Amino acid sequence: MGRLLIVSNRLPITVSKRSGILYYEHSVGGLATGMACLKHDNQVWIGWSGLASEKIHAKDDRNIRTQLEKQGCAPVGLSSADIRDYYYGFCNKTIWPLFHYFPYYCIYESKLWQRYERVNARFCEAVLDIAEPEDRIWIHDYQLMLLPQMLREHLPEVAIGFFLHIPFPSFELLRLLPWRTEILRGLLGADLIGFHEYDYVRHFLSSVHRICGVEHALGTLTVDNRLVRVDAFPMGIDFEKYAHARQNSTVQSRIDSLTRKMGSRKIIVSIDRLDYTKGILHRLEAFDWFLTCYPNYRQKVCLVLVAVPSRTRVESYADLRRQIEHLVGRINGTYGTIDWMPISYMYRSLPFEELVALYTVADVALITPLRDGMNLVAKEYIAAKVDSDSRGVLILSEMAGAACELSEALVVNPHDKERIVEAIVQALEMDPREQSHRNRQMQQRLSRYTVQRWAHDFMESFEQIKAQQKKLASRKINRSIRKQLVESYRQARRRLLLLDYDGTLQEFVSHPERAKPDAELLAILTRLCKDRKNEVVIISGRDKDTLTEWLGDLDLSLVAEHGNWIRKQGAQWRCVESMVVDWKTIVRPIMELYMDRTPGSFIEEKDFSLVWHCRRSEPDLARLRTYELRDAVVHLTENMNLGVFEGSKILEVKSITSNKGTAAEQWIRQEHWDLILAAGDDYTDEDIFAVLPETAFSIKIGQGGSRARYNADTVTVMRSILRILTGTVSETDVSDHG
Ligand code: GDG
Repeated sequence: MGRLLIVSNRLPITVSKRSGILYYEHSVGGLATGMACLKHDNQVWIGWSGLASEKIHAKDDRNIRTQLEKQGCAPVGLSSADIRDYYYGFCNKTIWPLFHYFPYYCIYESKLWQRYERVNARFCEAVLDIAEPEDRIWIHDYQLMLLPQMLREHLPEVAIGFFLHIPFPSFELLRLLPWRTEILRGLLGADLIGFHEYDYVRHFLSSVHRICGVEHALGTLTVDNRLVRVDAFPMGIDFEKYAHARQNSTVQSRIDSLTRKMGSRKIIVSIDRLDYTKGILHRLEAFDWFLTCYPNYRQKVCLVLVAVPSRTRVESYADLRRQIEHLVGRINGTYGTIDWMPISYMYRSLPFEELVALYTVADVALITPLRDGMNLVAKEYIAAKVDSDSRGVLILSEMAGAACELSEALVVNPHDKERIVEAIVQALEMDPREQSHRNRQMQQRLSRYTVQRWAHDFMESFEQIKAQQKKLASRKINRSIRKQLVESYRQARRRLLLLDYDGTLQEFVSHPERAKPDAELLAILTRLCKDRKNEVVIISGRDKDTLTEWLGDLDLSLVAEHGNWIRKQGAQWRCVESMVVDWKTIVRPIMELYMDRTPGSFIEEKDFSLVWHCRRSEPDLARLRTYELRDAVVHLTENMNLGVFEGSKILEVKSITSNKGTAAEQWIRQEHWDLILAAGDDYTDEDIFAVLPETAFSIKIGQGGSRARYNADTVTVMRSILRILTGTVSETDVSDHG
């Protein structure tokens, strides 16, 4: 088992230089706090140290590296210009506001984007310097969304996980980003992509579908023939650290001193990084309104507002700080008295002991972000109540990811000032038994789903997806399997080749009539047919006229409409059974209705079936309409002998008396074959695979479960296999990946 390489923008240790002295301090923020308590035996953390590279003298450089290495960290050098354009620029002026639904704060500048790409490439080099193929690489957050694919290009087999700590926006927001495709492609380089909650998973999958055209099956995508899993892993906290912090004497003495100072006043606490997503201004306005509406609470309540400095070089943050301080000043000026200030404001980071002491003594926590990936402060507040009879009330915004797990809190809309005021009053007056009851339920949940468990679950899913990929890889046609096939082919005196057409011999195209065989394919088939030992059968879902036009001149057999029509080599088309097709008069008008309602869709009529095509329609609409049409047709044709089949961007309604399998059987039973080779790509070909003898050589084109013995990645790979058999290329010239 290899090492765990954690990659994030910042290292968990921040280096700074003041008056010529180097300082090493723990980094603040959700990611740093959460990951800090994970101890993997063999782990390296790769990230930026916090000091611009041109500010590090050569003599300090070695010193810093050694100090950081001792703590399992490997620094990535970033210049001041990188930090300006990548971190303060693209990350915090484009991605952060967009992903938090603040599009009007976003700027879209190519210069910043290019720097984002360059810095991601720098991280890629740093990881490649260290990584071994068997390592697990876990990349964190929105600053490094291109890194998974960059690494994948250099290390195709390595295990890459990605976790996004902020929300993933809906398609409507993401589409505003000029570089949305690159971002999605970058992320899809990972094997496992994790988000805090299921809504973000949904948004991501829908964007991947609409922008990259890749559909998922139960959260698993197939990207360049690699399985990618997407799932929700709500991040927890180090529960014990907060639950029993009181046992630490410094914490206890901070609690005592705070309790003395506050006397009988109720404390409402509010702690966040100073960020516009955290809703600090809205919260202050609600508190102002509370003091106006409930004068009886004046003198009796104090709001302790901690705003931790963050991204101070971004103008909107500096602006926000001014607005907050102005509002705090106005509220204190309006209601304050000589012996009481309604708001106790701090613009700094508190030491851990002071932070938990504050959690412990606070009667209410007012946490009302406008949008927040998760929000760990809310969870920490509840955990810190274990040793104080679990008393205290959490007022939490429904826009925080944490609201899904903390439903016993007073959940509010952060824009609804009246409701926040109501919640403050409800919290201040809540029966202590009810407070304990609510908090204990949340504590139980938080103590189970801790940050350790979160990391463990992520790593376990990581192993699962790698194992699944391995299993598929073992079925994938490789050199040794090809060798076996070539050997059996050479030795066989009679061979049967059952080949599907679209998606197997020919790529899918947006207009089915454009999938005509090209020169290469015609050459392959001609050579196969020329060999008298071969019986070649093309088994397709297409209509017989198209097959005749495209392949009719070749010396082979044809099966049309999934087995309804058969044309044996040298013979005429024969209908397998005469089928009644008057159902078409009922089904066709329904299909037409759906065609009119779905731009880009059209109907294809075959002798025994009707097919609704939606490959050219907008994907989400197409999917919705397919379900609806399927429902409508199934309902109407319940008692008819009809099958309704969903294929790749099609819905086909047909009489069911035969299928590709029943057609294939006609040849399988015909004589003794020394070799049977069958190839197909979709569910209709599974009928062929199902009737094959065990010794047959069957290949499914593409990934996914199948009755076939082997998988080939693409049509190109399938064609190469056939070219090897015909002797036009040699085995060694062929790649497994197409
Ligand atoms: C991002 C996402 C997601 C805060 N003030 C002090 C301090 N903290 C610690 C808290 C907490 C962490 O920082 C803040 O975490 P949050 O989750 O609340 O917020 P972000 O920093 O915005 O984190 C967020 C998170 O990543 C994890 O995925 O939940 O949605 O935005 O742990 O304790 N720590 C100390 N002094 C402070 O003054 N010592």
